[in-house]
Amino acid sequence: TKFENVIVRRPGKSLCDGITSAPELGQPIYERAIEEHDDYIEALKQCGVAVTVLPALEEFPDSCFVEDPAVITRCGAIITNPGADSRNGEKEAIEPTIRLFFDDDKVKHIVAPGTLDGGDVMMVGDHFFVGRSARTNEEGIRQFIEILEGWGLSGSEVPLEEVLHLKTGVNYLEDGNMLVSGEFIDKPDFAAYNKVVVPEDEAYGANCIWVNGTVIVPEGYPTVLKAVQDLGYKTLVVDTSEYRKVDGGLSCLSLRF
Ligand code: CIR
Repeated sequence: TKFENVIVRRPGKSLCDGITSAPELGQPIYERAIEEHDDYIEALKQCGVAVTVLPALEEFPDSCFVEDPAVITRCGAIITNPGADSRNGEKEAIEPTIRLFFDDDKVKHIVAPGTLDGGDVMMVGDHFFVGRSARTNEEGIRQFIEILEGWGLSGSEVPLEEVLHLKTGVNYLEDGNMLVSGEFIDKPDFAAYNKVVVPEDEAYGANCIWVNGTVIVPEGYPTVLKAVQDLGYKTLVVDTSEYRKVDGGLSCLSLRF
């Protein structure tokens, strides 16, 4: 895998109204979120990708999490049908940008009653693991796998019990290496990979992203950082603490392809 492009969207002031499971962390501070986003874009550029920066959409508080309304594969793009009502309209907002990169016959859609969030999709080569979650339902997964198979790719369902999205708790670093936390540590689906177990007190750190040989790690997760470095990866550290307040992490903030 080699990524050439990344799409991000600036957070809006409405980020403070984003959906959260952790209100005790407080609301994101907009000015700080912007600084963190600047650092994130800089880190991505250091990984040798061209970064397309979309403008903030105040009407969608969670729209900086561009990973959810689209999934991009090496064969084509899938516009999803996000499972949270307040986020569903993000699919129309992202589609024109996706079409700049893909011909019409390479853009597919997940449609109602199917729902799917891109955060539930983990790419491992030509196979895609799909979390069945509060956001992604059985019909969404069925449609998604049908589209993949039409392109000669494959997919399989992974039921989730605890976390929001699949990639909240498990992330593939390429080269057979997988960061796993919590409910994913013992899942048979991932038995064939070199699993690096993330301790419970650093669970948020499981959401790292591999970009062309470099792994971007969130700031403040020393055990995860060391484990990734011990695997031989070059690392970059980016603070995502404002996004964490609304359940967002490194992977959610970009589409990489
Ligand atoms: C949400 O609940 O949809 C946002 N507050 C966080 C989305 C995080 N995205 C992701 O894990 N892919």
